[in-house]
Amino acid sequence: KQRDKKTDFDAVITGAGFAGLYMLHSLREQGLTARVYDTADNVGGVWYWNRYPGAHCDSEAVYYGFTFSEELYKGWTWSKRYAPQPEILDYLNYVADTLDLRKDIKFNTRVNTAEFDEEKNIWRIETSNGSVVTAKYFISGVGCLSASNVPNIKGLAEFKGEWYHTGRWPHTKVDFTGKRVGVIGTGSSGMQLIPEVAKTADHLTVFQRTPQYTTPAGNRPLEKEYVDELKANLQQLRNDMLSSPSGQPFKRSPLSVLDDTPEAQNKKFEEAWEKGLPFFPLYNDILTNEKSNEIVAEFVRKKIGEVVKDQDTAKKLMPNYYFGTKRPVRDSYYYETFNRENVSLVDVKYEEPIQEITENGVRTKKGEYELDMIIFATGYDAMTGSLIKFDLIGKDGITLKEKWENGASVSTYLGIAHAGFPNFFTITGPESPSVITNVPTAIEQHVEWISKCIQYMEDNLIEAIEADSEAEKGWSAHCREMAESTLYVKTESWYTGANIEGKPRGFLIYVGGLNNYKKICDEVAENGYKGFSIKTSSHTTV
Ligand code: NA7
Repeated sequence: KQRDKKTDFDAVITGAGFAGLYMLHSLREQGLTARVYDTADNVGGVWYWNRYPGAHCDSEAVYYGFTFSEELYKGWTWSKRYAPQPEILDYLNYVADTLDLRKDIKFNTRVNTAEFDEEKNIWRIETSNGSVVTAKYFISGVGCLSASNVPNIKGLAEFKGEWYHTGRWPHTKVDFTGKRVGVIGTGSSGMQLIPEVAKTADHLTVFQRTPQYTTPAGNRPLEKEYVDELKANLQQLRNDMLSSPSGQPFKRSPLSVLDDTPEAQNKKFEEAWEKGLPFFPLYNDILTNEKSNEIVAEFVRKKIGEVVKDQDTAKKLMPNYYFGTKRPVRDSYYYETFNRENVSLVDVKYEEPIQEITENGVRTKKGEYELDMIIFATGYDAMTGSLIKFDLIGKDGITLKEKWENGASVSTYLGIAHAGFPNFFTITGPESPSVITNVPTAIEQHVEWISKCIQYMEDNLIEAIEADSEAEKGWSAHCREMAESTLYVKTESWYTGANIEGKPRGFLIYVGGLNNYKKICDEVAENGYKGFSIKTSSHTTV
């Protein structure tokens, strides 16, 4: 059985990062045609844009890649435990070349509009180069952190110096030598960038709104025997990753922090700090029990007090919210950087809020800081930003932006599908585990689920599949309920939308773990795509 093809492609995919590349490969392996669009002039997604000095991935490199292909996994060797951005970009180029993906990718092209044609059950996609193409499936691989946020601070246009955002870093070298540099923002990007800028800048002023918890990354070269062993046991590694809550093969202790004596707790924390190990697997309740969380938080605060010599600066660097409820950072000599003569810290939350940017620098409540360069490490309009910034038009002419009331009432089915938007899928969309797991693993699970769903449609001559509103409501309620059982919701962060001025608050991530999420998605598929309406050429079934 084969359907009559009435579109230019079977699928159109946005984004040529991890998600878009694997989706393209997967559909091609099924004998389908696909076209990927990306605004960049090469593959890489976030790793194409985030070229700021010090940019690293905070998942271990041996887990931060594709595991679906023995050839790909075995043909690549990471140099370090945490990979720097240029190496990850090389890896994605290696993937594109090995799988011969470039011929189906159109670079330097933005999707301006994607509109669903209800009569024909196809998507019509209009791009920035003026072309219009049609496809049966429209798939978003744009990622959760691609709409960069330059805060709306009065006066930026007047500034005479250079300014940059970490997520749109220039491709030419930016030289800090002899310059007075200001960095606004101390999330993962700021904390990676700051030690690098400090090495050559004449002076670095860090404008901090909220201090962040970070633990040492302990980055180091990888041992060959260890890597060879992982390569030899790839299937085991893949299974362990996909069946773990975090997408990484860590075994979480069954103990509560409170089960251990203070001496035993301290011993474990010290070891993790020294060796650069993640803290979450040490206990099972760091993100759910306030008392347990405070014990970890206090350990990190004590460390800051020990590392940073000036106690006034140390105090400003100590966070006072729940540990890990903003995305945890792994750093290389972040706190140590504040012991340098040429680095100073300005607290813009409590002590001296930023009032404006002037032609010479940044003016806070206490006065003007003269600068030659301002770097915004101010993050992203996360989760929803990149999905609602173009015209994605579903049934009855309603856009996704309208459906989500500009972000106020985001609702999805499994984070993958959307009522009112048949044959449209999101890879690592809102309400999926996405960014609180190891992202490539989350992407593999999504791509494989979507591919299977498409295969089911092709095999059964299904024209359209669409999430039901009721199923969607149920999923969103489940996501909220899960989030509310954790400490995540008690902290203002980009997880909740609090980092963007005027953005409605919500919690747009499934926190129940990738393993449980995968089980739910698989059950939906095994039960004939429960929660979806299916339309064959002659009739509709629910
Ligand atoms: P983040 O984690 O969102 O960090 C942005 C930082 O910028 C954070 O410290 C913000 O403070 C600060 N910020 C944002 N807007 C302002 C304004 N208007 N004034 C002062 N400071 C501001 O983004 P990153 O790029 O560091 O990391 C994003 C993710 O990429 C990361 O979690 C990893 O998953 C990879 P706030 O905390 O909101 O008070």
